[in-house]
Amino acid sequence: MEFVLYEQRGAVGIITINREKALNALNSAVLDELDKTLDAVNQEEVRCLILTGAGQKSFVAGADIGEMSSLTKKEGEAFGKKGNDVFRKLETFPIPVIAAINGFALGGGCEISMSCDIRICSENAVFGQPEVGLGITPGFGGTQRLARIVGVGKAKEMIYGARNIKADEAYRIGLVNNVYPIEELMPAAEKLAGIIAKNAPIAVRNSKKAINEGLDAGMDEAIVIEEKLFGDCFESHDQKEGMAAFMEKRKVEAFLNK
Ligand code: DAK
Repeated sequence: MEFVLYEQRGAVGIITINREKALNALNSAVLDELDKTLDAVNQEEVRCLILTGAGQKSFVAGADIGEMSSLTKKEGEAFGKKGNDVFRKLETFPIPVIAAINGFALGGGCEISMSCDIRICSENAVFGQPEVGLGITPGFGGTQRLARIVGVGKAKEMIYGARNIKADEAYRIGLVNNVYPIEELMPAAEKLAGIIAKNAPIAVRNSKKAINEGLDAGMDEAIVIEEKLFGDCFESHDQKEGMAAFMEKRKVEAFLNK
């Protein structure tokens, strides 16, 4: 692939958007390659993914403005759908995804990070939805996901004002879970991914599904979603081993994803 690198390190898969000259901006080719990369992840072996950008300046500086500038309404809609489909695939991916945000996360860059389960960033990270300054609305889910993560008031202030925020503010408003010096970002992401990867995969997967699907439902329905995913863990090898290890006061031998 030209614009997306993929590396598997044990149970952790690392996806790197690799278009450093354009600050990793998302054009159609990047979106297509991301889609293919996700389809090719070995879900038997990989238990957590990390998404990052190449270089030390930018995670993703948005959708590709050059490519978008001449789109017709119909083409704009098709481009929006391509992005939305990939972002949704990431959001509903059975395995958790950590965004390791190494610099600019603007427009589509902020949006793709919000399709991930957990965001951590480097001290030089900058977040924002600058679209209204370009004459468009956020188009890859930004109006929806930002409001859900940081609250309606903050999201509206950022989007209407096209106001960028730095890492410390992103941390303060809960957009990222932690901030690291740039050289510590990937080790921290890998450490966190390793912790997640050690836990029972079916339980982690079902927790992700329960949180995501429950958030889109009313509480009565959400509790039923949780009940079913909770029940689904039982009779699995990993549920039996996890509970047996507790009762026998020993460490879990291995979670086998079955
Ligand atoms: N697209 C294309 N190229 C970009 C880019 C982008 N978003 N961001 C940066 N680049 C390119 C620059 O053009 C430059 O290329 P060369 O001139 O060297 O060929 C190279 O990356 C380095 O950028 P700069 O020279 O500008 O670097 P600086 O350090 O001076 O500035 C910056 C860094 C991140 C502040 C600046 O590059 C910048 O403001 N970039 C644009 C950021 C931005 O506005 N991003 C949001 C894009 S809008 C939708 C679908 C999607 C979307 C909306 C609707 N539908 C169809 C429904 C999403 C929209 C967006 O994401």
